[in-house]
Amino acid sequence: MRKKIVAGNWKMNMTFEEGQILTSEIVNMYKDENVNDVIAILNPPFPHLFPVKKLIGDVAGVSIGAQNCSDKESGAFTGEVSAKILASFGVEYVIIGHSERREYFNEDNELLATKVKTALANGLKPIFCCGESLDIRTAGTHEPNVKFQLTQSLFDLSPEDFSKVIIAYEPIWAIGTGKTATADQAQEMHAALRRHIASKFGKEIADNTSILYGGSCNPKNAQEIFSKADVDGGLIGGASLKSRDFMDIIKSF
Ligand code: 3PY
Repeated sequence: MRKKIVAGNWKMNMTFEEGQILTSEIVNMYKDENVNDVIAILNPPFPHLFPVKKLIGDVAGVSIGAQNCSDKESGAFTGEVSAKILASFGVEYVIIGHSERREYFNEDNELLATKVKTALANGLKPIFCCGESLDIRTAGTHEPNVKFQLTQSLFDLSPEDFSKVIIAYEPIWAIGTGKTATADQAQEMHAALRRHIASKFGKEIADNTSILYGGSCNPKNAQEIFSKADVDGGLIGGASLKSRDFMDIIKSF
């Protein structure tokens, strides 16, 4: 049985105090509203990770992830944060390959493959993002394009390592634009990715891989998107910054 997951990507938002309030509200609602069959992952900016982890305490089902990690193990790389450092603070997940990192920081499939390997070698579970631009969607080549991203960055992994990866399909044209893929468009891509994973790692691993949808997912559209057979949850941007919205998305299964 694959896991249902809702991960909040705070991006570069939230002061220390705002992050503390948001986390406390989410943790309290999560405890009170009986949703522990859905894993909630909070992915705040780096400085929040430790205080957010402390606030989560031992509440089962709520976890923390980083938004990025270095491809390097350690050393003289000013401003970078390694997977090893993150793991030593009790971080469990790391988002790798968000389209904003691909676009603004020139992260390509090859670099992302190294980041995924480094994360796994240090015990972090990657939330690997993939997705197509509007041009590619309009040209109708979105399926091979997104499959290629997986092939290039993940298909060198051993089956054991691949089993620890979560996939997040985020069409770039739906990020921060208010446009969402329809539930059918999400299902079509998720099913194609699952078949692609099965062709490399076998049906059992593919069936156990959680594939999240991301891109302007909100409390209004989550229920329809999450009702699709191959959608196992969401990677949530703006709506993860409001505790009630984030919880309503978690309760949308
Ligand atoms: C969005 O929903 O806009 C995201 O980018 C989530 O990662």
